Amino acid sequence: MFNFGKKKPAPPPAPAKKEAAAGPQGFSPEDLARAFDAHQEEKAAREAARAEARAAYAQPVAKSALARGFANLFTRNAKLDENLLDEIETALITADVGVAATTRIVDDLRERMNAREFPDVPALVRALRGELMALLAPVAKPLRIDPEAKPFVLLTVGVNGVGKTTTIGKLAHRFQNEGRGLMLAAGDTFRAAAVEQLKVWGERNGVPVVAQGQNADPASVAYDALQSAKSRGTEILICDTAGRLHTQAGLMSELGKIKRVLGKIDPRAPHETLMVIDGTTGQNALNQLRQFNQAAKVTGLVVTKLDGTAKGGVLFALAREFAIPIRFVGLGERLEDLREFDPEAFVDVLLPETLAS
Ligand SMILES: Nc1nc2c(ncn2[C@@H]2O[C@H](COP(=O)(O)OP(=O)(O)OP(=O)(O)O)[C@@H](O)[C@H]2O)c(=O)[nH]1
Ligand SMILES: [Mg+2]
Repeated sequence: MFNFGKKKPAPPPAPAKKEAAAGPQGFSPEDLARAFDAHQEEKAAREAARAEARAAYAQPVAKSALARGFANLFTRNAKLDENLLDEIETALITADVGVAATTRIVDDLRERMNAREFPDVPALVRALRGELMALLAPVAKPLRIDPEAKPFVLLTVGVNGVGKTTTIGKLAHRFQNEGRGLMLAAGDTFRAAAVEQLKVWGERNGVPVVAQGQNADPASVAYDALQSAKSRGTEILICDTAGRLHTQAGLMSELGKIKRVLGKIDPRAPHETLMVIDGTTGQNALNQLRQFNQAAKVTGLVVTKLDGTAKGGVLFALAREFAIPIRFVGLGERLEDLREFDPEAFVDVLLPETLAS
């Protein structure tokens, strides 16, 4: 033991006693009890978070075509046969899951059914839930703000009216709640109203907005904003861009220019290129993402308007085809309706485990 001075009291005898009581790995019963309590607390916190997420997803997702299709299928007395597989296939295809993802799911279920793996329909439902989860698992990667990046630059892109600017407002609200310093760049210089929309929002919420007015070069706005955010030591910069059709080659290459210009100040910027996709779009979302990814290397997705007439299946099609992380989903118009994407909560609402039992 370290004994620095004679005046210090002698070390208490307790540790020796504790060691004597320790188990073979050196853990005392008290250590084990504490570890058990911590584990229980963690588990309870995880379960509470899951229940909270499920509640947020419940109302919007339950009315999607996919959830209703599954409910129709499994609440009547379905039989475990080829006909049931056909009906599952139809439910998936008509809800925008897409041919590739649907084929994978149904072929897998057929193989397992033929191998007599399912004693009853609830067993098949459990397997189907597993298939749905497996498709989404690779894209369940929440956005992490790299603390080394000062600022962490988020560039939002997407076609017209999908919800880019409102998503920026919701993200800003989320980051502010986390106590992070923010700045916005009004990179949609196409419409005068767009610059105003962001400026008004910024003023109301005490977030600085860098703008240059209508028809300014969006790359120049982004450059100015990044310089300003850097000199102020701002933590996060979010750049808005004008909506553009994925088929407009000139406008698509403008996105590449914005990225290159940002990269001149910080070679890693933008740290996240977030494409916003309207969840009601259907299979055309795949074409959109293909083109935007080619022009601007998309690193994350936000799927909005899942509370509207979205069929719910497009997330599976996107996940299967691109494996690009789905960071957030839009479940309504309120600020708190932008939720981190939670595949478990999503699948729990689409196809509850208890549906067929
Ligand atoms: N119901 C619902 N509406 C949403 C959601 N996200 C966005 N919206 C609405 O979609 C509309 C368009 O939103 P904007 O944010 O202006 O879309 P944008 O992509 O910036 O549009 P442009 O700049 O014109 O390309 C607004 O009326 C939003 O309130 C959502 O998750 N749910
Ligand atoms: Mg906008």
